[in-house]
Amino acid sequence: MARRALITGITGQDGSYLAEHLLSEGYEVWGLVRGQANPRVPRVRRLLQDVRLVRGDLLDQGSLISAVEKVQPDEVYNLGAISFVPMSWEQAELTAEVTGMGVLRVLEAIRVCSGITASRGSSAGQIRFYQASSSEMFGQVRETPQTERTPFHPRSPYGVAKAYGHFLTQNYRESYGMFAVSGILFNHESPRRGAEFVTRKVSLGVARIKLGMAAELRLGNLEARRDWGFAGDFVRAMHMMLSAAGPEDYVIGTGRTHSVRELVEAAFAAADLDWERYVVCDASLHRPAEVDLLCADPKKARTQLGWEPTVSFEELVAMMVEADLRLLADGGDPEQDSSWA
Ligand code: NDP
Ligand code: GDR
Repeated sequence: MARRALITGITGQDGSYLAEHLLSEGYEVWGLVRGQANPRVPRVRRLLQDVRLVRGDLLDQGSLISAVEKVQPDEVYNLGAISFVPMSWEQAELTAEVTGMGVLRVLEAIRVCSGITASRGSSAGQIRFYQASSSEMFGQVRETPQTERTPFHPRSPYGVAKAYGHFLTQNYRESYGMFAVSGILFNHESPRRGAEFVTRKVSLGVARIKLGMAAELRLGNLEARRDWGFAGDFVRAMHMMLSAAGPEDYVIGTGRTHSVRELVEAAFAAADLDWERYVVCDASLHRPAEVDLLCADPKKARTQLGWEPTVSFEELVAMMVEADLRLLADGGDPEQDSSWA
């Protein structure tokens, strides 16, 4: 029998890559979708014909219990979240509910459906759970590079909500013996990245300028540094964590850090453009509290899981710019995200 996986956040960037990866590994893949006419469902259907969909919402405990009961998964990947950091200041309570409390609701659905009522010593035979934790939990970093043992100091309501989900996952592992793990993933990008995130905003901006569709690109803080990798590499790590002998948390990143300014330079250069002629710094895009520097130490994942990233920063930037040049030249609409087709 094929192993069965349930993915929340199937309509997002990571959901699509993870579903493709698990399908290629012979899994039966189910995706949780919310809303009665979710506009992103058609693109999931187009890209991932073999994925089955089940209705549910991270805000609705009963719907998650029903989904787990219906699917009877071997593995649950909780990727659903409000994931855009600036939105978490505008809708802090909603972010806490979806990104934070949503983790509790998924864990409870698994616990209830598995009939776990008291502390158990063994996690054998149980549904395995993956939580999408984030390097945003490190926030104002205490050390560089960041490891599984680096203390958290989140700088946004999003980071705080992720820290709650992270500790709760650890707690359910310790309280109930559940196979529940967190991947502390650093930024990972792709041509399927949402247009609101800086890498895609830049690759789309470069493509628009190159094709004469825009004259400038407005950005916020150019000095922030991130450890950017390719989403396709990072979803492999999620699967490796749930395939490991025991439940453990891992930092996943490339170990290299670049500033937004370096990202901009590389992206404009990939289209033979001089970024200084087009980029406008807009103070209104600065955040109330910034995460200045993130850089992963992925040694544990490398030595224990055998995980390695395969796409460099330069290759990633070139891949995204080329994809957006093709998308826009073909008349595609990034809001409809034809780059998924
Ligand atoms: P996206 O923003 O692309 O996707 C988020 C997903 O969450 C969407 O499928 C969205 O569905 C779903 N979602 C939102 N609200 C709800 C809800 N109430 N109930 C159910 N589903 C909901 O994120 P990514 O794919 O980039 O990231 C996946 C996960 O990994 C997220 O949890 C993110 O916080 C985390 N993460 C991401 C990193 C990155 O660099 N990409 C790094 C570290 C962590 P809908 O279409 O219905 O809105
Ligand atoms: P981040 O990603 O906040 O790290 O969260 P984002 O791409 O939004 O920002 C990265 C850095 O770029 C700076 N920046 C801008 N950002 C955006 N979005 N738009 C701009 O115009 C702009 N100008 C400068 C930001 O200030 C920031 O420093 C992502 C999300 O995927 C989270 O869900 C995930 O947990 C973390 O990565 C790891």
